[in-house]
Amino acid sequence: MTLLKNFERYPLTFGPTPVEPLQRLSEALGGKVEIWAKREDCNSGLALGGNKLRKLEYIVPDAIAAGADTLVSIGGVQSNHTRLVAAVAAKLGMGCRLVQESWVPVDDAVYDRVGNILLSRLMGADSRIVDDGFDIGIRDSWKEAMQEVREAGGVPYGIPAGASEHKFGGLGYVGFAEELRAQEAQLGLGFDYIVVCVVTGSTQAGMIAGFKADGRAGRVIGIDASATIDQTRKQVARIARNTAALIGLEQEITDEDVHINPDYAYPAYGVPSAETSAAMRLAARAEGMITDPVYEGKSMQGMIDLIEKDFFPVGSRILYAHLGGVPAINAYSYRYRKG
Ligand code: 5PA
Repeated sequence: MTLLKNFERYPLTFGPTPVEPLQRLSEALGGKVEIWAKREDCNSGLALGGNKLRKLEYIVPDAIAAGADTLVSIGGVQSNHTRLVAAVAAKLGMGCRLVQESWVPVDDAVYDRVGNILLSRLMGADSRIVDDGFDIGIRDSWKEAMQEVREAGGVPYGIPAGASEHKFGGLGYVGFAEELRAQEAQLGLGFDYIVVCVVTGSTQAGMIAGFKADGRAGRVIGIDASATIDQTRKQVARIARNTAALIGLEQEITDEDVHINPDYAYPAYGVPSAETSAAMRLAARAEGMITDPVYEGKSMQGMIDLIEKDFFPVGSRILYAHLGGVPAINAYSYRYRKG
């Protein structure tokens, strides 16, 4: 991990995540390209795992050094990020205060009782639902939650939405790039494209900084699931540049390095289209690989559509970064009641 040698890492994951071929999915799409997956969804024993743990590994040392006793974070009601902050707090023996915003216009009867929020509550987090809508930026409600912890005599440590606007938020996915290079050497093959879902931005931004080192930054194909593309693109570019500076990368991150496709986020954040659900079913039925209707279902949909449109040259080897998020599917119980 040469790019990250100057940063302390608190281990929360099992180690390098598996890279596996998705042969039946590749065949189902005509066999023009080879699809593989890197399974970030299976990266830890902490509360079912996912991409946030890779980011939090580089944030926890700062929280410990700050003398914090309570982690404070924010997301939607079905946020995967807040679930994993709750898990990390439990593991560290800290308290956890979560602001759960009403990001999604979904009215499934069990939406606020199952999946991620159920797990966060089970892990003892003080999880409070507020009415504010979707926004990937820094929120007043989060600052107020920090203040409340202080007033109660605690020492809060704030982790913004998706851990993205944190100074160390991009480091974890620089590590993903370094890890993949080592796995490629071991497997004796290389990936031409990496497909990744993007919302708050630090996953793709970290990858951009990490893959810049081998000339593949522009081969990271972000599939937007935020449906606020201008804000997301700016946030990814900013975090990629900040992260590149932090790790002392010599090359400059250019606009061509930030590739984000906005075409699959419709009809709204957290609402799957018919095509999203079709993509989820295809991955589930061809590979037994489960994706969720908020994030990975949309990046799966994007990858499938781009393959069908011949965006990727014939023979390309594509790596689908599976970032986790499966628990949220329980909050869509009515929609998927027939599979
Ligand atoms: C999330 C994010 P970024 O936010 O780093 O762009 O990652 C997008 C993403 N896949 C992709 C899954 C499963 C995710 O959970 N989730 C957020 C959350 O609150 O859970 C930050 C939005």
